[in-house]
Amino acid sequence: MNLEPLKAIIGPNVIEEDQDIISGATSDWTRRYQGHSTALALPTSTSEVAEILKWCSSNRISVVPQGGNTGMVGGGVPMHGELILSLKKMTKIEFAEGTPSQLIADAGATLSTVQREATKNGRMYGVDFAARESATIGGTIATNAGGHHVIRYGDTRKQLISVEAVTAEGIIVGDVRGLAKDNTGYHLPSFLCGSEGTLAVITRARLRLWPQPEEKVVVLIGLESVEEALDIARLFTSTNQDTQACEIFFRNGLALICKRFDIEPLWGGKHSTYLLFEFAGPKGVIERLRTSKHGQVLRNTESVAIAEDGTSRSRLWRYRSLHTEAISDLGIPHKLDVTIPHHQLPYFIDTVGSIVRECSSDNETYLFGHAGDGNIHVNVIGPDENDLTTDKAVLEFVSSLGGSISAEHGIGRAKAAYLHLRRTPEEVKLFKDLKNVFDPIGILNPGVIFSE
Ligand code: 2HG
Ligand code: ZN
Repeated sequence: MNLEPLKAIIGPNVIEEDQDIISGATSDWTRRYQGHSTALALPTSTSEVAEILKWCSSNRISVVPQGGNTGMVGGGVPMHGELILSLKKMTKIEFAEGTPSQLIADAGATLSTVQREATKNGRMYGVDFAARESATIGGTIATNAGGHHVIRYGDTRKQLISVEAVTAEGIIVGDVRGLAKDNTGYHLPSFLCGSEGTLAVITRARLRLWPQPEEKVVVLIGLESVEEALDIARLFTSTNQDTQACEIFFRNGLALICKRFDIEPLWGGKHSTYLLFEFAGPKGVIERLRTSKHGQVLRNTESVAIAEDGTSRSRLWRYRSLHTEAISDLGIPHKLDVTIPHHQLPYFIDTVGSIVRECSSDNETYLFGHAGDGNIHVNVIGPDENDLTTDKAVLEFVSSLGGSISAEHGIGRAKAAYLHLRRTPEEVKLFKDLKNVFDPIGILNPGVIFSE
């Protein structure tokens, strides 16, 4: 890849060719996909992104757009030496005049800086998950990231008012103007949100903010059966207006975390199933909880931990949030992020481990996730990175139950071969036609969403 002509257009400082720096961008969080590249572009403005893509299109150079590199499906990995286009240097955040309920963020701003800016202005951003310090807004839009608060605020798509992006040919489209109602034709943010860098490169977005809750309470419950846990989850998510997170995990994941991080196990680790709730709202969250039928459920449950102050809340959250790190310490996990219809969840949770073991008796399954959404993170340790037997078996099982093979992490490379389990041939053709319109030469993220 001779980038000298591109450097002559945008200046030499935008292109990084130092392998020590590039090597940090050639694999994603899971380490399952190891790519390579000779160059990393670090533009500082939308017009630079446009110049780069215009040149890449004219010269048929494939491009992998990248944000914080916290992806889990290989969606930002340059497997064939593509040019890496990192948005990391575009980090500006501003409040639109007269609209404190909206902010405009550059694609490279991290989720945590957006959350902090919102908080400083008495608002909150509705998306949150453990990788908040590194994940970028552009990446969360490209994957339609979910996280802990989807039950109340919806996924990233629901936070998007408008986006600015650059198509593969270097054409700047969209804007960050915001109007309460704007039905002028097709909705560009909807096309681009979840498009995983295959249609255009997102450069800026205007995001919706929510009123900041006055109080937060975290409750952790230890239980003996999945059915019981899901009944409680359903009751709280459907009838308690303060519920903003409803998470689930199990004995083996908890034991792993306690060992790895030297944390005291909860209730001696005796329960099989754990539910973590976060309640947030106007003052009086704990009183509302205690005096309602939900309080009755808590009183009737043997093992309940309640955390009201920030430190105790984070302490309880650790048991859920540290799963990813603890599992990753065991080896390179196969990550199967799926959604299961609620009525099938107990069967799925009880059965998936044996399906995984049928593929190889050495396989170990760890389940955790967002119970309120039916979103389970199936993490499998054991199979070789390239051995897809387990992935196929689990995803086919998910599909047979009417579930989705990708809940919130995207299709990436990891699930491209299984798109047909959720989408009809007609839908896949329509998707490909759409990609052709945005990216006629096919330079943007080849091999992502659609198999090579
Ligand atoms: C979470 O919910 C993230 O913690 C990561 O989506 C899930 O590590 C995973 O599989
Ligand atoms: Zn998740």
